[in-house]
Amino acid sequence: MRGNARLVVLALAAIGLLFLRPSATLAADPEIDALLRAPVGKDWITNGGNLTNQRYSTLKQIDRTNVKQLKGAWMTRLKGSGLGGKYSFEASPLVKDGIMYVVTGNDDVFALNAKTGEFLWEYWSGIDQKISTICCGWVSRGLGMGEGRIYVGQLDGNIVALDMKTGKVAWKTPIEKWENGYGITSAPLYYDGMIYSGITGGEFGVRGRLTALDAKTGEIKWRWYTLPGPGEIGSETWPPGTDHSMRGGATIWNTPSVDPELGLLYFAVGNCGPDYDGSMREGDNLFCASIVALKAKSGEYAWHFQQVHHDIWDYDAASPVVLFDTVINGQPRKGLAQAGRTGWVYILDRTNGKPLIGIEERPVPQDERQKTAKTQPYPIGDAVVPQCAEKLPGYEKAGCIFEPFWETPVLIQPSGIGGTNWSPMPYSPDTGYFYVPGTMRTSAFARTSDKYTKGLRYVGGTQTAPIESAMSGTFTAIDSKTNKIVWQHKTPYRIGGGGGSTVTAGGLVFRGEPDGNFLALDAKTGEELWRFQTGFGADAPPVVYEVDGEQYVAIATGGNQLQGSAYGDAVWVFSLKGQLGPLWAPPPPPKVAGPVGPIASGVDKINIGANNVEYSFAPARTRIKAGTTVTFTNVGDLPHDATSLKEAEWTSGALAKSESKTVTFSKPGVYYYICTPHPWMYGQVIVE
Ligand SMILES: [Cu+2]
Repeated sequence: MRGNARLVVLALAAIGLLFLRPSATLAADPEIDALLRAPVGKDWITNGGNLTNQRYSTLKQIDRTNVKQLKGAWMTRLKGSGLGGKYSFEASPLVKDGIMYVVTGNDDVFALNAKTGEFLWEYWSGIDQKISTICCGWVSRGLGMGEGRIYVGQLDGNIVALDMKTGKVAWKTPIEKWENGYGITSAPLYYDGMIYSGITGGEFGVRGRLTALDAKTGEIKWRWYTLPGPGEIGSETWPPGTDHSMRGGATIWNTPSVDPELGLLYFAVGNCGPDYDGSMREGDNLFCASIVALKAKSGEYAWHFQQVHHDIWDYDAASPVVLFDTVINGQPRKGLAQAGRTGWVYILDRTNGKPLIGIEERPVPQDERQKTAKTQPYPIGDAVVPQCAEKLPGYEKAGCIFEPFWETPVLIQPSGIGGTNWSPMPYSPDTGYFYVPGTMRTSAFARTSDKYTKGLRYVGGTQTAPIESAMSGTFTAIDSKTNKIVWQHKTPYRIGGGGGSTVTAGGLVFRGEPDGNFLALDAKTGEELWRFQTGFGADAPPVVYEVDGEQYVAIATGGNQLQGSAYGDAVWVFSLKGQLGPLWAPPPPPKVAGPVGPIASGVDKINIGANNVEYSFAPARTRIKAGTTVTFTNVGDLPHDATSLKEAEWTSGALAKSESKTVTFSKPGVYYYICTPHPWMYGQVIVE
């Protein structure tokens, strides 16, 4: 009788599964739908591997015992697309049925034979090279796939659908004009007949949003604004009777994740605008620096969790949201995790947005002028980077996370590019660990007043890494049950902004380094098992796939503009049968902030954006005699300036393309300068 009862239960369970099935068979693309919901196997069909964004592959032909034999199966250069100092190459290639699809920093898309690297088709985006509203390097983080099409979000604000077989444009939908401050850098998500895309422009006074489009036609189905209009949810966290929320940033940098059972879509929302000036936007400023859940079909609000209230530190939530299932106190729980720029991993219950392990609201230092929030959320567990800055000469004050500042620069760590920025955080269900890339960098934060002008930068201050200050990184395994560090590697370079990684059932974490090395680590212990020099900055997140029974690991190597790694246009693919050896090491990225290169003697003409290196001064360092007049000329594509680092004693003023300005240096001294819109560009004039 008991046995029979059990059979009945099993039969009912099977019927239950059958009831679930029709939703899958009714899906707009049943094959892609099944792959999106399943553990990642031979194909890699969406940016994060599947709907969870876990970047966990079940393939295990390559494992801890044989990874040492891994060699290059092929390496293909993408015809100079996205090659140069203004670009980053951060895309995860997609792979299906032996064909690889990859997008470069110029939004050009290539289809390659995934076994040989041979070109099958090319899509050249033809985007306007004058786009001036890109905050942080020309980049695309990847593609979407479904219904026989490949989807790309472009820096010019368009979403384009390409025929998977030919690369021909099927439709093109403008989401916003780049001239108004907008752009798209995230990989679109295809799910059940819809395309979901974020938008950038947090440094240009935009109104962030998630846009859902019909995958077949490109028609916009709905928009969900990350900044509330009057009377909408969250509007009470902005000053009443003002329209500051209409230009408050809160953009979306990365691909959402989906729980099909709950019907919820999750994404991370970026910093508040103007970035460093909170004086006019009293309140928590929802939904800046938050995780948001929406009903995937309708776009209706479900829940939110704000990581940083009233953000004035550029503390985006920028890394993709990861879904995972766990057991806590014997109870199965549906988890969600996101690595923030604060250096913490935020672990939530994805059914309701409540902390799963614990997050405490604690009082923080106050500055009335900045209208700072009284408390901030502190996750229980460990941060992956230090959260206090060390004192440096020339600065009055060094503070910890959430230290306020006004017009006198204050050193704070993590800085805006610190902690985990755009880099994804893989999760392995085998180890239960998150693999968290981090950046260690201190910034001097200062507020300035700024006026909003449509399409121009609107940040209300600055954060520059002091000259000679150290920059490095961490790579950390965090236990998903405790949010505590299991093991941690110090990395020689910053990796929170582009350092990509992926984990496999073979017990391996694959990750690239900005100095060109591609590594395999033991996922359990962190031990380094393999290392290969690719010859180009290896900053993109790798992917794992299988063709004709052979497992491959692929990484786009083309450098990362913000990490200062060597640029390129290559895709490297590795396998156990591979024959290709390593290349020469490219020039490594800097480990301290400041101008790099030899000191030119007597050079009084400085070009900005020369030699295809958009964000640079050439020469970056020069020695001249007192009384010399130096000419700064912008030979790049974007507007730049040269402005004294110290108290803005002198400036060239904004220089449009091919414009020149002169500055005369009458007094001996050492003068450092930066470009104000791109404060990671450094120059030095030594006057004798
Ligand atoms: Cu610049």
